[in-house]
Amino acid sequence: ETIPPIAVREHTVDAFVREFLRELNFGQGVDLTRASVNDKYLAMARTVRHYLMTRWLSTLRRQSELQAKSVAYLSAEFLLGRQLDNALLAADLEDIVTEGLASLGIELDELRQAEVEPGLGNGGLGRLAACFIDSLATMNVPCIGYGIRYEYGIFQQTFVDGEQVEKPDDWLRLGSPWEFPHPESAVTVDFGGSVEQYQDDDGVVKRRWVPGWSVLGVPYNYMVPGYESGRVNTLRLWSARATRAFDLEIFNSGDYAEAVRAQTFAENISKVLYPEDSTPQGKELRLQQQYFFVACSIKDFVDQVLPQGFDLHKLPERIVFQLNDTHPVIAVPELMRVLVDEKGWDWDDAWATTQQCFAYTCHTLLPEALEVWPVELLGRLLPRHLEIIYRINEEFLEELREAYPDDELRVRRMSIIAEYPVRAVRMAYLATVAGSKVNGVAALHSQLLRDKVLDDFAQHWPEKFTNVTNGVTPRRFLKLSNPGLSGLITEAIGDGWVTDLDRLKGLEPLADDAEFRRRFREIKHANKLRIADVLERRDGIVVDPETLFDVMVKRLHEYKRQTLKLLHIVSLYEQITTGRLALADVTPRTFAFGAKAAPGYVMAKQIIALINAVGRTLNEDTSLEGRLRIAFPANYNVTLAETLIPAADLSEQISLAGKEASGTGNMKFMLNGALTIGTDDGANVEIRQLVGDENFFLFGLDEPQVAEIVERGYQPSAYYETNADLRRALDLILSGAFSGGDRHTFEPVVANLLHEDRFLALADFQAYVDAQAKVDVAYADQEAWTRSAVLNVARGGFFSSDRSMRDYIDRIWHTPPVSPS
Ligand code: DL6
Repeated sequence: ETIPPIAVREHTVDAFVREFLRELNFGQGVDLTRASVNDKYLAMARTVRHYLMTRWLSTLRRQSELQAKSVAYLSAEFLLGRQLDNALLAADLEDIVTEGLASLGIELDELRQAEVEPGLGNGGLGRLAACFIDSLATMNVPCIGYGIRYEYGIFQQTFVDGEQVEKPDDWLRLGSPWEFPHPESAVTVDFGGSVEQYQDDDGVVKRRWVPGWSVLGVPYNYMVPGYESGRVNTLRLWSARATRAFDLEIFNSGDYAEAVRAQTFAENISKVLYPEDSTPQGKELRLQQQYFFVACSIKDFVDQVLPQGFDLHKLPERIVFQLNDTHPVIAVPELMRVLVDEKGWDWDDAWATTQQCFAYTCHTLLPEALEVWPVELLGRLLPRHLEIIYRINEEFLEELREAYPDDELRVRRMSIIAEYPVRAVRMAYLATVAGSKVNGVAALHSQLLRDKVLDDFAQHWPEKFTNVTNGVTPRRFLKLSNPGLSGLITEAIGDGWVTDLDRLKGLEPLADDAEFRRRFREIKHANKLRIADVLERRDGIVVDPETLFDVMVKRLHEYKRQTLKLLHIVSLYEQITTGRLALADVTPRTFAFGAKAAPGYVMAKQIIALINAVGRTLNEDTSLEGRLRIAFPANYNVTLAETLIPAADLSEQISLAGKEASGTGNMKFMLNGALTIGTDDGANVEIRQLVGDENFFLFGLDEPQVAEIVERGYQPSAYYETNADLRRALDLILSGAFSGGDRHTFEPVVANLLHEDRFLALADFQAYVDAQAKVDVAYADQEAWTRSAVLNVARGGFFSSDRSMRDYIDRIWHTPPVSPS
């Protein structure tokens, strides 16, 4: 039995205060009068985690007793967001802490602001992983998240003269109270070297890896507390260390840089998150990161988590490794290497077990986002793994040749090894061959995976392919982020919705209740006031809470089509300034953007500069009387999302059909009562089906139409020539109106649209403008608009990540819930 501190057992304000002061004095080494905000934040965070500790320990104890099957969620990214509020919620402490701190003259909110969010992910994929582990803990399903403890997370975005400038995200600088380092449990990970042949004791010729160099992986554990479940699962992130800190002899000779070279080299592996989103670059360090964390994780699971002497043939009964996209796929040959080379298993036996242990989620449809690793690089860094991949491929191709004796073309198409433009390993193919299941992340996405991206594989193994539509955690993205609305919902239908989001259906009749709608509107308005205050303090941006909040927040990528929204804004501006549109006829709107561009993605950065330039011009133009304003706060992150999304009226989900795998922002907006303007893409399709056409602004080409236009040969300039509004908008940008008269500044953006427009923004322009006109009409009738907004919330229950988890459990993992004590 663990005996918690008295204060924790009592669960009272006084007890909390005692525990907090003890942490401040004895943990932080300061007394209250001299404590900085950071001291108080750290002491409070540590105090709060005490309240979860007993649950964590008992979850771990119970797990080692029962040896129940667990999910190991392997993900290079976990975009956690701030931890404090989630921990307070799980420990049911908010009231106690608020009151306790107030009795000491401290405002909880001030300490909240001191927390730096761990930005250990790029966007949707990493945030999804964070939602999933929250749901599993809440649903009492054993799960261990495995990833990388990047010393620097996703870069901090700043704007200098409207252009994105990246700053390192030094999130650990002021301390990190949520993590538990375990240097004593470090594991060794090897790289490089060569493969040698040898004879084992029975004279059998075998092959083994003779590595060239090694690093240590130090685990850092994080609590993943469930909501009202009593369970606290573990997230284990790995940090790289050198096997030897420095060379004393060289140090003593005075060459300090050389003395620590090995250390710097090793620690670089977990130094920084790659700020790429869907276009991985062939970076050696990235492959090192990928192998580093999966090798640590497999070793950890096999040697530490499993009991000593565990029969690894039973591994599939104890674990399923879920591959979050292709980033962790090198785990497949790693497990094979462990079983065959280290444990001495026969190949077929090892392969049969490995195949049962993995499942793969694909998160993209963009061909350039499907990772491939040049054989030259893989062979240099992981020579034995390359051999293993070759053998997996050889046997797979043999199987194919038997199945399709007269179709060598098909066999070559399906090879794990690509021959052109360089010999390379197709990680998505390796994952598909090895995984027991392959899933896409929305119905349309899974269908396109089956029909297009992995069509040969789906024909070969139809039963392998399945869909699990993404979801978001209602704890963070409704209960915590929108206290006004969640209070109203609870008042109306009770609080069961927090763990059973389908209950939101109970709100449907209230869409017709005028008083309920009035209160719903009042909450939206209060949320607008809240974000207005945040934007003013955080960014010096002034917004008008009386306007329609039209919000597009996501990574900057051409396929997501921020330019389409911008062209609409520029067109409105052009029509107003030339007198073709009366100001009185314009619905006052705040166009909010939030978007980071990958640092090497030149076009995305130019689009950011253009949005800022148009924003500056509109916001300074007094003739608009503030009716059209652009708000583009820098450094959009989870924390900002939590205040911005609840304030939105209109959610922009306008990617080219067939390009967005799912989207999860779209779900967060819906659940917070925004209406969507969107294409038939990703999870928008399911959102529209659930909410109904009349409560969704659909526009644009659908995926088959896109395919047909592209097949025929898309000519963007034709739209420029035939659509006068579009032409005028593009001409206005070209004229230098937003660049101090300089005609060259944004010429590349316009030229790209006119001559290439890979994502058909011009083709969808008119449809988008027409849909926006419908938005104006709908918004003018506030009662009808609110009715639709309420229905969006009421019909959004499907998008809980709890439901996604149920689907994974039923279709892929087969990991039943287990009581944590
Ligand atoms: O599945 C989570 C998220 C989807 O919602 C987005 O639609 C999709 O773009 C994103 N995919 C990636 C691709 N990364 N890789 N590889 O981030 O996943």
